[in-house]
Amino acid sequence: MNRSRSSWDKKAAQPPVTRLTRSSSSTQTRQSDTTETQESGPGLYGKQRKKQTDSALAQDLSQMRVSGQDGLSTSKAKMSKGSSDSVQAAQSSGSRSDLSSPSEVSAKSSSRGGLASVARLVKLGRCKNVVVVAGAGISTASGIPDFRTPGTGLYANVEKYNIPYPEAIFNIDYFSNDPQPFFSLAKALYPGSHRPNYIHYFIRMLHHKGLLLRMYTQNIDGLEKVCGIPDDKLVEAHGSFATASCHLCYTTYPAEEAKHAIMSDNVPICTFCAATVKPDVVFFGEDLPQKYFLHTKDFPKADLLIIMGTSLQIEPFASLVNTVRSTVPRLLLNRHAVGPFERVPLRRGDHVELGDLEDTVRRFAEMLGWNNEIEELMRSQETLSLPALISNPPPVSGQTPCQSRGASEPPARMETSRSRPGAQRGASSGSSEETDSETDSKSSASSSLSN
Ligand code: CNA
Repeated sequence: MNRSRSSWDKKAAQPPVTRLTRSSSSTQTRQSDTTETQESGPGLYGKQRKKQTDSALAQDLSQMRVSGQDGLSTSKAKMSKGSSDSVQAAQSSGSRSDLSSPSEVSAKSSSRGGLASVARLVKLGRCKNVVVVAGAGISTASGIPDFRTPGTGLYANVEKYNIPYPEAIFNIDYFSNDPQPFFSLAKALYPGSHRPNYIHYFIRMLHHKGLLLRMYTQNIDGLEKVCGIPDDKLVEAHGSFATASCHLCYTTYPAEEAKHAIMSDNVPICTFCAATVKPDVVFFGEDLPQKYFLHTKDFPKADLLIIMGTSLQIEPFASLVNTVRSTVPRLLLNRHAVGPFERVPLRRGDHVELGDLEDTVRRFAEMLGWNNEIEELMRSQETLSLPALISNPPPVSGQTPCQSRGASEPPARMETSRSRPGAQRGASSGSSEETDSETDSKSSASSSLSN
């Protein structure tokens, strides 16, 4: 059955509807609360201070930047306000890429030692529960534009979508009124035409080494799965194209049929309420998938947080980075300092490596002695997966939109700090129904290598 209808008759045929409002975020807690309550444990650096067991660690400690304001600035209001202020200041200066900002200078000056310090910690076996937080910047090397890079980012090229402001393309109310701008973009973003790059395989190698606790990605390109990061190690916080459902009543819809309709310039229509179907990519104002709530278990457990290729502008995702224990090292790999890494001085244990992400990750891998293995992994995976991908699309999480939007947990809704400057910054807390797979055994990694 052809469930779609031509884009040209869509507006006339769609019945007037009452919009469903997804549940509010009244139960949300500020991430800074979580951080504060989790500071009591000794943490990685706490242990180091006590033991001082080797000169490498002593050197690490000498490179750590200790902010005298750390304790003072942990008041909930200040942490939240300070962070959004710096974001807004950067925005009002016209570009987030202003390299002359003080934080940028500070971050640059501390960057080289930072990467080496973290590599040393990993080699010493101090980081066994690594959480990776990623954004569109990890996929630009695969040829997929990010949102905000001036010139090449999608937001700089939205004229062709005929929308009043860039974020409209991912605004659910705008989509409800006119899905065409998003569908035009979706045609370019649909997984299939892009390949994972070195950065994706570096993260896959973290898993292979048994070090990856979880990867939280905002990306919707599916490249994490294509490179072989297993489903239980991955949280696609902003959804994906792997499933589709009605944007109003959430009735599921076959993803392949939705794709076919969109690629053919038709509009997939819900068989239940006749509203427009969309891929389960999370729009502003929509709830994040249930799996996102794994963060409440993962972040307190993390012993290293790596943040890659994101401007940390979209909430509640952006605030996740504040929920590791304050003693846990955080490493930002990005072209520009973002979020809490704009702060001067950096929080103790924070490290920033600025520059092209692929170059940085290659250097990181070389410091770790992983480069050859990653190259080999890339070769083997690409050889294995290309023919398989053609006949067999990458596996999907198995989460249906109904499951992912279950009513049992408080939802988190996606917002930009930019579009909602006064909005509460912070992720919802809640428990997860997902199995918490803690270990990344080498055997499971090896078997996934041969998939
Ligand atoms: P963003 O706001 O565009 O930020 C990307 C960040 O990565 C910026 O700080 C860039 O400076 C940085 N960056 C980009 N390329 C490189 C590079 N080669 N080396 C170093 N740094 C680089 O995107 P975010 O991920 O922060 O925003 C989240 C949005 C983007 C999510 O909702 C996604 O769905 C959405 N998005 C995803 C994709 C994708 O799936 N590949 C593409 C475009 C947008």
